[in-house]
Amino acid sequence: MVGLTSKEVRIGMVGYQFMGKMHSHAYRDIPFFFDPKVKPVLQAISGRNESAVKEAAEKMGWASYETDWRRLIERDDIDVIDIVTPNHTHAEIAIAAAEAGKHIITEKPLALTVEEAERMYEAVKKANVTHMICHNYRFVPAVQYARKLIEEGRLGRIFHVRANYLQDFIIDPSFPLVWRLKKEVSGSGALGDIGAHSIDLARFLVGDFKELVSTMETFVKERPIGEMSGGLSAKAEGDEMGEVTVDDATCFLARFENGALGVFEATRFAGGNRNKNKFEINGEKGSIRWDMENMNNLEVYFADDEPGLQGFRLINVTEEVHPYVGAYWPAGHIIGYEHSFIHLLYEFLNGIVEGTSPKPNFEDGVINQKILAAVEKSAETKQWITL
Ligand code: SOE
Repeated sequence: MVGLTSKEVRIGMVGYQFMGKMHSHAYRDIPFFFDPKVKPVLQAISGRNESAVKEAAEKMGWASYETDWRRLIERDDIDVIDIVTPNHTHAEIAIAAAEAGKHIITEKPLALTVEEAERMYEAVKKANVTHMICHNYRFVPAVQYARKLIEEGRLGRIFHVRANYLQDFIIDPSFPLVWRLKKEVSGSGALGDIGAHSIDLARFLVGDFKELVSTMETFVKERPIGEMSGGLSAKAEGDEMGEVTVDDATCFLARFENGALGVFEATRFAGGNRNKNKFEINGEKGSIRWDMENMNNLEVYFADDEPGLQGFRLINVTEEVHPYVGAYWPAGHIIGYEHSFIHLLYEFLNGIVEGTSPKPNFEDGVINQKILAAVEKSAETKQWITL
């Protein structure tokens, strides 16, 4: 429903697993901490398994449920479609939702291919609805603060960005062939699942990519068939094996339009790293380091600090002056992963009222998808690819 007149916006969410819980929790907490221009109403969720979707709706506080997402889109008591399903479903759902005039928020990556992503972007532009993609790490206060420092010129000209997104949940070869390991469902592996976040952060903090060269590897090529909907702790169901059709690890070098150089690594085979999403940026006047596993901290170095006191200093990004932080607790009282989703969805709700699509939106999703495609093409051709 384009052109909102009510003080409430009614959400219809497709899916209800890990990210479904995360989004449900965020919608519930937004009005508690912030003052959004419109209040989210948890109107309905959809999922194919009736008993499971009913239980999820009751547990997470949704007013109703559907067993077919198409029904959710048909309902005229729903203003927003929130897509938290595996990647191969994003395009069909988002395009149908846009055609029905719903505002749309979708999990990342936007789609399986650039072609799908472009069709999604065309559909939301044509329908003139608000759209966003869930690159939540942009909304961690320390990351927002890093961007502020860079925008203010505190690092000066940027020379380097090095970003690693390291996980280890599939090192065990008996970990099953879940949907994240099948190209036709996920698009790519570590690259699109976690590398896409690093790409988004680099675009947010450093700027546009110019060219890149990459290499990719699949260390375990066959795995036992398991629960397809299985998450990060899925179990195999028997002895039958299936082929892993995505990358386990991807590394690439990049040049940015502003002349900076980037080194990127996305892997699910970095033992001991559960969810280590980190970056370091070096500029002529200073450097910044951030690591999701200590997400309230930012390390900063300024070249003009007095001799003897030079070096990285640790900032606790929990002060009222820091982005979003004033809505929570007194200084020193930290926040967590889920808060990044609260901030992102808060911006999305305000965008609906303002008639804007806050960044990152589907346009950013298309750009990200083009970078993912270029990384794959470069690994295949062993050539630099210009974006
Ligand atoms: C699994 O790798 C996952 O949940 C990703 O899908 C998310 O995007 C990432 O933020 C955390 O890890």
